Amino acid sequence: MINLTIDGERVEVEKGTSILDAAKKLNINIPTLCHMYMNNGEVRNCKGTCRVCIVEQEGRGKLIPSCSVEATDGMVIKTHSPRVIKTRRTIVELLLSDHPNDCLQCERNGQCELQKIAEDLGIRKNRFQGEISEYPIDDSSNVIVREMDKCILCRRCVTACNEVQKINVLTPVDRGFKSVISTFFNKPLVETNCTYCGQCVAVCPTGALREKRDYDRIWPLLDDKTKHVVVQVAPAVRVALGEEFNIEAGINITAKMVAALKKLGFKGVYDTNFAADMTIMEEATEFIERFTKGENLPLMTSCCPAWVNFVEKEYPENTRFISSCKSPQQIFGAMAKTYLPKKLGVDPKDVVVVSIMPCTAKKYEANREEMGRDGMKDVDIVITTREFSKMLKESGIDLLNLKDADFDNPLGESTGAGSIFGTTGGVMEAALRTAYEWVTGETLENVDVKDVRGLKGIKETTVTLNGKDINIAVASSLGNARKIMDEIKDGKSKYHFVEIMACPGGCINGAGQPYSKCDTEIVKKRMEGIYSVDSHKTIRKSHENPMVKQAYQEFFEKPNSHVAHELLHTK
Ligand code: HC1
Ligand code: SF4
Repeated sequence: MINLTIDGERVEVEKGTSILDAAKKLNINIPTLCHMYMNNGEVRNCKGTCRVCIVEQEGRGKLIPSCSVEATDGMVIKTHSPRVIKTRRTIVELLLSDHPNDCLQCERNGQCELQKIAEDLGIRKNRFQGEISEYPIDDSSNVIVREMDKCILCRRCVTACNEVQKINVLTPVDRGFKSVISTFFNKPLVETNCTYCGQCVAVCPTGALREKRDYDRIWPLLDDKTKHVVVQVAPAVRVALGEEFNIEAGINITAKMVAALKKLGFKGVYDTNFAADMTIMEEATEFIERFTKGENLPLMTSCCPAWVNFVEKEYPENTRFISSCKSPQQIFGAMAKTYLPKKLGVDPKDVVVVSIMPCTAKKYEANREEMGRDGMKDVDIVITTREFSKMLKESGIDLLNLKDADFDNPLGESTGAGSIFGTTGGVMEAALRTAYEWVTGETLENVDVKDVRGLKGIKETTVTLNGKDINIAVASSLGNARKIMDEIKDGKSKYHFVEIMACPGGCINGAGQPYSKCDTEIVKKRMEGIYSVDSHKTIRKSHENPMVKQAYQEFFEKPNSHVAHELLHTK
């Protein structure tokens, strides 16, 4: 162990610990703009580029970056000596000298890490003025916007894309003042292998990377009497939205959120969790069919659009393994434009479907060609959890003091199985609860499948159904997905059923959630929140959802029927 002194307090840390992490043990927060951990602490962005975390080492008379220098025995560190503060201010002033001055109009206003550090350091004017970098904005993808004028070269996005997701879309090019984070040959994002997972957006400290803003399009529609505007909310949103309103991560605020959506003027407030139950009906049927015939195994889940995009771009020969089921977002949309109008007696052409998703790639998914019919899209507008919180703030609705409200029906009733879709392992656990009962004809008493829970990147288990072993894998992050796809490519895969989510930890850590820098503690709390939604439900198996049963009786006949195939599957 190593013993050192920081700001007069002694601390003991393991060998290899950085000064920055040693200080954290003493609850001393050294500011930084580039340092971060991702992927459950496995990946670290420690390039020492921003220099904001400098500290003074007594006796050596020099300033050192606390993120990249290891603590050593007997070290005496000062984190806020006059020299440190003066130099830190100069560093931030230099960063600001090549940064647009449009904070008030910036999408990150109030949530920008650079702005916060400048404020914390009391910077009121800048002594440095000179040339300013100017780059064209890349909004080619309609999902993610890149505005490199606002980039501070921290390289967090590069780490997210190349080390966690292993997609290698982003890279630093050129040197000195001309240095910039670029794509391959500086191509627009839409022409790269980008999956729109948005993990680069999730870790960007400034407004340089952000999701396309779509919520402005909702306001006039809510005011249009000829439109029947409905909204669905994804499983992971409800345990993270509170963070935007100073509530602890993981607290489930469904009832307040639904009340707020009704106040905003949506004619129907529905639950993606209901559609997740529908997905299980279709996907469990598909699995049992494929497993019985021994065809196209492993079956791989299809809910995550960044993952589907990844396979299509990088393993096009293996797309047959992906389930043909649409994701819950799209199943909801298809039902809201067919089944729902029939029940409500409205014209499907007047129905507008809005989705609130923890994800950036869902914006891309809704715009895929096959997601709709008769010139109508299944889902018209997708906004992130963050965009939703902005709508609420704009409206002045006092979210936390609203009277609780329930989702509307018939698309609002859900089971515990539908709710756990929001975390890694959830889709698999939900599918197994249903497949078990359908295959064995027995009641599953203990519905918890603990082996597929938790933040480990790849989880494996074997489930025996009617004497047959089913080998299961659950992976989150595209880096881990690649490992599984490479095994399949090499003919070495032993799996029959695989769940993949592109974001580490699943949708709870989606790129549209409140900014958290993928902090493991926050992700864990959101995960606990999701499992608590499940354990508090009286019905915890998708096939027992009464509204799902009704939808099949009234409209879809049975899972994988002709009409189900037309509306709930892709080809
Ligand atoms: Fe997800 Fe899904 S779980 S993909 O993470 O299958 O986005 O929350 O809505 O569609 O249900 C996201 C979350 C979400 C879908 C569901
Ligand atoms: Fe890479 Fe994902 Fe960002 Fe695309 S969205 S650049 S794949 S991290």
